[in-house]
Amino acid sequence: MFKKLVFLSLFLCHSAFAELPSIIDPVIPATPPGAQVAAGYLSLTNNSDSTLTIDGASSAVAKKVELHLSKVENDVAKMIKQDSVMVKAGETFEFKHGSYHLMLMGLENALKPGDVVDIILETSNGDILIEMPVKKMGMSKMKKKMDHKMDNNN
Ligand SMILES: [Cu+2]
Repeated sequence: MFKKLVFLSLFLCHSAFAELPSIIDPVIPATPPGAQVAAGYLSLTNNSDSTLTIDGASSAVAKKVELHLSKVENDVAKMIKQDSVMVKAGETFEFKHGSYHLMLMGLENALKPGDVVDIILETSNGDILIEMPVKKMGMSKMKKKMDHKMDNNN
């Protein structure tokens, strides 16, 4: 198994002198073949002294990328599309499982571990390109163990 260094690159298109937000731990869980959607998770720290809004996102691998919020209402899990999210000055905003996330919809192909997906975040401070590594993330540790066992039996 080979390991690849993943470089995170940030490009700010409009304003070269503004404080760049920090992108922490971007990841897309790998999708099974035939899947039409994938989720994307990351943390973003707003290093500037004004509020940053994320107004949308896009990627070449999906027909569209939406900002979603997962919520449980009356025991029913829902995902609600957000027009934008706000990150106050100095604060860190988390896109994470069960909460806010990026939703890639209309995938061209399955996203496999080792792939790197370019996502463009449209923000009030310009477009930010994020390279998001695709990683295998089991539904639970038990599932991971089972997969592992099956590998060993081969
Ligand atoms: Cu979603």
